Amino acid sequence: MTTEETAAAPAPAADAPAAAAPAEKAPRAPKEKKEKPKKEPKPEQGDGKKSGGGAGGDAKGLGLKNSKKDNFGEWYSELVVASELISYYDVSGCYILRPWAFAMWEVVQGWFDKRIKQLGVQNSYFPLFITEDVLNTEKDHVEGFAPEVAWVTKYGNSTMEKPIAIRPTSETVMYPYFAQWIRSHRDLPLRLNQWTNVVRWEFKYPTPFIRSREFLWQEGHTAFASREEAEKEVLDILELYRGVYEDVLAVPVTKGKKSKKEQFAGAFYTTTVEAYIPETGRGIQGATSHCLGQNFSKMFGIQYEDDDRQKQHVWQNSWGLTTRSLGVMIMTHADDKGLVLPPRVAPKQVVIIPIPKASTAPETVQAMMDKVAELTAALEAKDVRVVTDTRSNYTPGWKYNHWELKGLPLRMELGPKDMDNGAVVLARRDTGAKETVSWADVATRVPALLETIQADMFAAAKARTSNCTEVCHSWEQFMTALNNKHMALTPWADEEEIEEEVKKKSTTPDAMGAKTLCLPFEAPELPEGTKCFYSGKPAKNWALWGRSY
Ligand code: 87F
Repeated sequence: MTTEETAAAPAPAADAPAAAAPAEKAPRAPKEKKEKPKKEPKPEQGDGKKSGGGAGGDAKGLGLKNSKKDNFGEWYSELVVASELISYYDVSGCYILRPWAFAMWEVVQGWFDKRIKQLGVQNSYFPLFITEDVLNTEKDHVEGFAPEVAWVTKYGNSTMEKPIAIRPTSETVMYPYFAQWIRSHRDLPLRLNQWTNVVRWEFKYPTPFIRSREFLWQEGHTAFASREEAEKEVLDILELYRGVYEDVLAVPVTKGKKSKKEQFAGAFYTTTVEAYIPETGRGIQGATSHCLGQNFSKMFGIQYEDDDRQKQHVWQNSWGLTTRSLGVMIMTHADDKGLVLPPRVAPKQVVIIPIPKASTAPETVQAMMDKVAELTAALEAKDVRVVTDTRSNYTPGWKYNHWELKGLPLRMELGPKDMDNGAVVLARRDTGAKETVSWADVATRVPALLETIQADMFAAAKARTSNCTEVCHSWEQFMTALNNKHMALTPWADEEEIEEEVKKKSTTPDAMGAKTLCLPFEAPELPEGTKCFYSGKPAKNWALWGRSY
């Protein structure tokens, strides 16, 4: 079994059937790696219910059985279910995004959508279905992807005269209309985005958020009169993708250009943000921003008349960010107690838990509840997302575990002693650190602490990633880095054959081969005469290599 299969999920069923070839002339589909049907562990088996009104209660049964360090794949599968992000579904590779997950996607959407609109991008919606003829307009580029295209071949009991594809991406859907809508330079730039689902019938092992057969994304498709405008946008969008990962999800990424071998075949060039999961030692593509050059405008006849009434092909870009981003965030920050959510993406940022004792006088309990309501209002006035857990049938210990599993950045405790002192206790999810804050300071301290947590989580993740990136000048150093689950930053002659050889030679019985993740935009100096780590030829640039998702 390869690491690919073991890294993030349990073993596939041995009897995984070969899927039927989706289209007539499509290349033979590879064997399907099917998930084992999952029994969802009831996340909260220790019922935590108080018996006989005692303050004891049972906080057991909430913890995860698997550990991040020892069995990452099982830990991840268990975590996404137990924290109520995901439910498994009876179509392999498809998952239900429960409200806790969808609320985070809405935060990512809100952040990105606002900023692309500021750049002048407009939202729109194009249909889900693609005729075979239109899909084939782009044949050369679709060819490699053909086995992943899903087709509708029936309606009711009748067979469709011509099967209709379900969008795996929308170039072929949108560009015929770009050709109609764009006539003169006054119609440019045309900058459209859509938030949709897409379907790609993946045969690699599925993993919630990371690789699924249906996923949510945004796809931007834009057209410009000049190369300069198009190239500027490619980088503006890439910077927003960095922002989604680093500033919202607290996940460090490396910006760079894809090698010719790894770029989108239809692109002039592809830029990317690459993240890294230390536990599996694998890089993961975060999002891509492509400069398509005039490749598609020539295929689809997208032309404008310039000032001299000459027809010119437009310059185009396309760019996409998917729900995979949430998976990367979860893998980066979560621990053996559950999710650890960066405050900016957390659907709820603070849970307030009053802790009355059995002996607490009813008036004090009432005063406690009033104080909870008052603190909630004060925090909400500062745009802090608050949840209160005043349920009387669960013990405080059970509640602590529950909200830790859900990853809330801060817990606020209010017990009888705190009532006497006019204070609350704040406990951080990321570090476990506790502090006492007076009621008067809560509305200023909490927002500040949330920002500190956000910054600390990013800094910690960044340090982990940096510690796992090794500069390598030789094959031995390169293989040592990979086998330590690290990424390798190497001087490189930038030749495709080298990538192919490296991939082959770095494949071991239990680990997949390495590939270039990107050619980083920020890299050390490359002094004249530096040699390629593999071929010994003059190095043309730095490349970041790794095993990857
Ligand atoms: C799967 C099936 C058919 C990726 C596919 O990256 C076609 C494709 O064209 C396909 N998987 N791609 C490349 C997508 C390129 C591009 N599209 C817009 C993006 C970002 C958003």
